[in-house]
Amino acid sequence: MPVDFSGTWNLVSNDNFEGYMVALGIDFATRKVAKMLKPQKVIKQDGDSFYIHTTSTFRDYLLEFKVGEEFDEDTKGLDNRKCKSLVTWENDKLVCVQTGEKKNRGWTHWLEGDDLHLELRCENQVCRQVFKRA
Ligand code: YOG
Repeated sequence: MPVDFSGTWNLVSNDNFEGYMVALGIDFATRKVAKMLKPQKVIKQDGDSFYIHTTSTFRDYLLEFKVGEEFDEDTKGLDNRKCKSLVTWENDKLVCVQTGEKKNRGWTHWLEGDDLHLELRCENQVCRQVFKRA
């Protein structure tokens, strides 16, 4: 059975989100608000087609892609940059490389027990998030 990330997931931990936001150039006032948030992710997966909607009381962000197909990503409402993004499978991990102005930018999703993990990378910063099923 291939891995299936589908579901509604609530953030339960968020390690070094501050460092990740600083690396993205998010201003102090926005970081202050953002770090209080407990975002939810709604993931719909149909084979290699993904819909990932990250929502919060402050901003929300929708990403739709197919694994193996590069797409133009506009991080509107986040750091408002444009990048070329490509998501691939590395075994059961979903790995995204976001090529653009910021070096070493990307993220990785995987399942561990009942938890959804997300590592967010930018420059020399790594943010580790864990989500539980709602
Ligand atoms: O996830 O891209 O699941 O897109 C990253 C926030 C905070 C806004 C969230 C809103 C980066 C202000 C999306 C938080 C900080 C701070 C809820 C991560 C930027 C701005 C939307 C992401 C992938 C993988 C799918």
